[in-house]
Amino acid sequence: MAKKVADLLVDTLGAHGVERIYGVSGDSLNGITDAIRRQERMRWIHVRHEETAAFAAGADAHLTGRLAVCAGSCGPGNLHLINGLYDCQRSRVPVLAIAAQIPSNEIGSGYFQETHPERLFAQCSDYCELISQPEQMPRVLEIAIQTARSRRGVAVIALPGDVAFRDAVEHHPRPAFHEPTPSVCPSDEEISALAKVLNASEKITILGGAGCAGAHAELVQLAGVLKAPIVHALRGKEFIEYDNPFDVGMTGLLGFSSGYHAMMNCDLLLMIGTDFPYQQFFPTQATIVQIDLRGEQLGRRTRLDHGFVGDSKATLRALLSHLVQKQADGHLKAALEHYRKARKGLDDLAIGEPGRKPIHPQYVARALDELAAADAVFSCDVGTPTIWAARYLSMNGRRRLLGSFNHGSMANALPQAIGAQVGHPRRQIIAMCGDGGLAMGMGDLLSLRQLQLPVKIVVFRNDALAFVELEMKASGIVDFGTDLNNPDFAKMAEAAGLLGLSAETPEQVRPMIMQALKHDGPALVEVRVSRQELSMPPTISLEQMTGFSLFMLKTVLSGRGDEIIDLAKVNLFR
Ligand SMILES: Cc1cc2nc3c(=O)[nH]c(=O)nc-3n(C[C@H](O)[C@H](O)[C@H](O)COP(=O)(O)OP(=O)(O)OC[C@H]3O[C@@H](n4cnc5c(N)ncnc54)[C@H](O)[C@@H]3O)c2cc1C
Ligand SMILES: Cc1ncc(C[n+]2csc(CCOP(=O)(O)OP(=O)(O)O)c2C)c(N)n1
Repeated sequence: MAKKVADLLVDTLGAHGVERIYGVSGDSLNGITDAIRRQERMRWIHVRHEETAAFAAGADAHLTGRLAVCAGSCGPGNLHLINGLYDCQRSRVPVLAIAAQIPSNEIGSGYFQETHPERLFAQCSDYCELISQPEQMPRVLEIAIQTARSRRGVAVIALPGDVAFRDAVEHHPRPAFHEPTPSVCPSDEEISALAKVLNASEKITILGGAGCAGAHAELVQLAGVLKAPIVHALRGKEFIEYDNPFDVGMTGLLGFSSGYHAMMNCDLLLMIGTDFPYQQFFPTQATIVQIDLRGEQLGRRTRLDHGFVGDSKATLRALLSHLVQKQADGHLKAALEHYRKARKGLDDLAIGEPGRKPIHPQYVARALDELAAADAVFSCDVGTPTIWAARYLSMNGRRRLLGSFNHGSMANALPQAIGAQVGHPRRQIIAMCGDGGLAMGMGDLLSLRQLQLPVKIVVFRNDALAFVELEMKASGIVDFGTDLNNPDFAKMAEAAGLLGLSAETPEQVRPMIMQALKHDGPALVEVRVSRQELSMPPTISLEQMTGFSLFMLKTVLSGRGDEIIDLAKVNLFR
């Protein structure tokens, strides 16, 4: 049989190391799914919703660092990919989406299911092109692959179903080179200038993010030389927090007061590989220096005094020999002591007394942290599970943490767990789901049995869109539209072929999590947690509000209601 465009597509992906495509089949994808059926190397990972396919591909790419692929059929099929693709693009993971298109001779006629993927996906991709004739293959596909890899983002090819079935003109993939791994470093002059600024500054705080992946040793060494506390942004947690004597926690809405203060009280803030988005949490008086691989990121979130383009590892390596060891450690010690107290305050909230309801979600997260494997992969839903993951999961350099941290989409944890488990069949994968988040993407509970994925799901059941309730309270709005009239999730899980458990008292939490983790197959533990866990101070006096932005008062969600007032006081009276 002559080679078809679809065969060449599958061969080309295979030549680039792709082993699987996540998706939902459909008429316009028939050429591709049939090509997959006829060969051995590529797997079709059949999920129940295309958004799941995109999130799963994103998680797969995040964990492996390699290109992952998802596909949707024409019109509504690929439209369903879009939210997951936004997430991939904003998390900067290399993902290729195949958007099947209606028959090529019908494009422009308003045909059944017609959309224009080149326009729809333009905003959430770095490359998005229609393949309208066989001669474009495999070149356009290879450009898409190269773009997704080198820009670390999404590339989309739109392929009409009939074109996929046409005879291929070229017959082989063309790539014959290894993926380049350049080392990007500021110039010698820039390194000297950076060293000069750092050598001349006291009270330095480092804010590190996901761009510090792979540079742990250099980062810790740098902090030791500068006597600088290290604050991390959430996406940097998995790469920075562990084995780090300079760690003082996270800042921001869900952060620790110690992270907040370390940034606000420094003379120089050194940002490395971070795009921490909240302007209000940056110091206004300090000198600010930023190192980022992408020049366009410099000065994006805060005004900047010095900006450098470089890979964090290469840059720190070049920089370290130019630095003078600092002796004064007052700033570091104060930040570490603050962190110790903040950590203890949060740890004290993670308690579960036998027989005492309701169950605190912090206790559940802490139990998960203690019981999970040393190389577990966690995913957490947007909503309060993100708070519990950020505050109570400890990373160790082997564990990984997935979330929809930049895009902020609900219902991410289950699909990301699916991608993580497909890519790592023997690893323990744990999804921390909200009851709203799980219900939003519930169809793909069925994929766990169908794909035989032993994912463990922990549902933080609070019968509410609790995070939104918190936001409403913080803004002085009465809660509305946030009630969830939930089913028995454990029974639903059982019906879907999972082990289903339901914890109603604190003493059931640990044994049930253990049972689920040991279970040889997918399992769901629903835990009835308290609905209102983070309190805002009931009243805030005028005096406390003076000079302290209303935004801050409303948004620093502290573990205890009184701490927000502490923050206000410290900022007012220091
Ligand atoms: C409900 C909710 C609440 C949240 N609250 C908080 C909060 O309180 N605090 C918080 O921190 N986050 C919070 N987040 C997450 C937040 O929105 C951002 O996702 C996060 O702060 C970004 O982390 P990051 O800077 O590490 O990662 P990114 O935003 O991904 O930035 C990474 C940066 O590193 C650069 N980079 C990549 N590779 C390299 C390299 N090799 N060398 C140098 N640079 C590189 C990139 O160009 C990019 O600029 C919350 C999210 C949700 C959903
Ligand atoms: C797709 C999407 N819809 C709505 C929102 C707004 N939102 C953010 S968190 C949240 C509530 C999440 O509820 P749940 O999953 O039950 O977690 P909880 O906060 O209750 O623990 C909502 C509705 C969003 N971020 N994404």
